[in-house]
Amino acid sequence: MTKKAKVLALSGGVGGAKLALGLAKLLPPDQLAIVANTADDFCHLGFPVSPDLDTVMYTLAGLSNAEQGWGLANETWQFMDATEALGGETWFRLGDRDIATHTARRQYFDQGLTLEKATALLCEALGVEQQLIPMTNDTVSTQVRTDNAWLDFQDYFVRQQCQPMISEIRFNGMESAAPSIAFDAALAAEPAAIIICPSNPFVSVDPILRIPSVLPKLKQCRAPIVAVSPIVNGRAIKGPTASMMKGLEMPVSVVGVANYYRDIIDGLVIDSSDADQAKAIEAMGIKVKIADTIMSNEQDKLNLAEHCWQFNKEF
Ligand code: FO1
Repeated sequence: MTKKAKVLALSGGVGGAKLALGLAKLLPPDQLAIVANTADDFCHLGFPVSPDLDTVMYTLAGLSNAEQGWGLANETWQFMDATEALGGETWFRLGDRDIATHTARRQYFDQGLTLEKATALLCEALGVEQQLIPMTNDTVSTQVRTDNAWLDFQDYFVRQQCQPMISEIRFNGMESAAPSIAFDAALAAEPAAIIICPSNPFVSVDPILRIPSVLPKLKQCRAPIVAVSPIVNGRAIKGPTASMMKGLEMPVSVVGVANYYRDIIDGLVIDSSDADQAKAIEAMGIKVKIADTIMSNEQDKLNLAEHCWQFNKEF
């Protein structure tokens, strides 16, 4: 019996994890593979941190601090308090339980395992049955340009709370990065659907799409490429997407998102509040699905996942 094709979701950040959870509620675990951005990863206080992988992993394990959008529920901060007492850095909050994840990951690396193998072992330990795949095992690091300085991503995103306007983004190491083995295999296995989650197109989705060979392989898939707009009614639900679009001189709207993705996607899911912009998007040759894309609770996440699945069948 041929293995049923998997839905392939490309995810980064908080919005991505929400739809990933909706898809996990909709689909049997063996029919969902989530590829997460790893260009936000960095080594901090000696710990290898993979924010977008961990946000999806904790979310699917039912352990995440949903209000915060990252990290674990019921977290304690003894390590941070002790670090502060020693005059160490506490701008990037590492919870005591979260540190166990980073320590396990570092031990796997020390044993010579790849990021994708380490991720599979962490998911197994936490009971996550869906396949969570890092986009690459190589080091790709996002930097953003503000005024005349290049900032590392977490410095911009967390330490400076996305305040500076940015004019340029670069992904160091991208030219020599390869898709992870499982990512390549998922692309070769003819996915049943390809869904770009409502993540930041510039710093969460782009790194995944820019890995050499990924875009051509995505376009070779029979499944349509469908994205969910991270912009609703001219605003980003969370994070710096809107301010980045301003900095990059793009219209902060679903049309702006459609235009950015126009050479990649076949369809765009937009919120009902943006229904009046559907025609302009369809004029670009992109099919539009109108749905409630703001995910405030578990039911919203499942509903949006269902809309994406149905939309995929309309091509
Ligand atoms: N985001 C914050 O705004 N403040 C933090 O202190 C913070 C700590 C943190 C620790 C582990 C982790 O996996 C994520 C963490 N994040 C924090 C979120 C992270 O910066 C973002 O989720 C991604 O990098 C962007 O999607």
